[in-house]
Amino acid sequence: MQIIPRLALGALLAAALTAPALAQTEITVQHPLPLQSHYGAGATALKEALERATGGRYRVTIQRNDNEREMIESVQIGTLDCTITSTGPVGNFVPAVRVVDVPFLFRDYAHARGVLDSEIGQQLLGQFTPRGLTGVVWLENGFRHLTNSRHAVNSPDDIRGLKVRTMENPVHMRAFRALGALPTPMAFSELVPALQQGTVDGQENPIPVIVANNLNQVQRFLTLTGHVYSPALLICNPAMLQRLAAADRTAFQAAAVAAQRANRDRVTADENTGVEELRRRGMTVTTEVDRGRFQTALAAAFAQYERELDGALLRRIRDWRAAQ
Ligand code: EAX
Repeated sequence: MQIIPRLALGALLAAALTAPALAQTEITVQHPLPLQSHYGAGATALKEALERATGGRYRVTIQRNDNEREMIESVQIGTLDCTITSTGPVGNFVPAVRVVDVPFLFRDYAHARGVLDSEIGQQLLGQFTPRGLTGVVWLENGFRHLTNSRHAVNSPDDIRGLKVRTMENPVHMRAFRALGALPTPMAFSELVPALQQGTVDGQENPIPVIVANNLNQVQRFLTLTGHVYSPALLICNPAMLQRLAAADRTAFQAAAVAAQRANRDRVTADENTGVEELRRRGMTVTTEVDRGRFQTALAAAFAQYERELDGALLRRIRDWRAAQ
């Protein structure tokens, strides 16, 4: 082993002490769910991939904020870099996105993921730019199911008269109104208190959200309606992305793809174990649901969606098939 002369050692030390600290750029990502969730898995994968790819020149800070509309507003005005959010309130900012919120539009996860990864999904992401937002990548919340504290729901008739919390989403509200429920839109932050106080009887969310937020503690009945696929997104502030050097923007996009993979894998895992877990936690679960009856009960709402939303795009999505 070679001995470093004392002088040289001194010089090295001085250089190390005076060298400018590695300039680190901080990027803050907010999302509404616990870290141990499918959004947390996506955010963590984004953080790890970007920090690794840039040798620590970037630091991603992950924070929880359970008001999706507020986060999107903050990204739009530039006080927040990025958010992971469901499409719940997104249609209020980017109306074209509302087509993907139509109930029973997607047959299953493969159909939904395929459409969002296709040029249809890319075209919809392009609609964010004119609204002062950047739709970076499609993520996933999952197929939504109904829970309530009043009675088991086995058919559309059982929903009549239930006060159901919905996201701030007119497409979803129209569907619940058509089923005879009383939809009450509110931010996720208000959901649990509203269920505890009986302001609403029920709510609807994917299994990963129900499990991660212990909604079994405030809801007794779960019905696997699967009435709508709930996409999510990573949305960022355009100016923040513009400030990145081209190579770093490429690294950020690659990290976003890693986030998508981790998020979807977590949804798949939660879907495989979540229903049993909720039963184990004491929920009464209705698995046999005649979805055809729900679709029939929503016929009038579908006709309105065809008229008010992009009917041609709705049909294209419905008919989409993976290339053989
Ligand atoms: O995106 O508000 C909701 O019910 C959403 O599913 C939740 O915030 C996760």
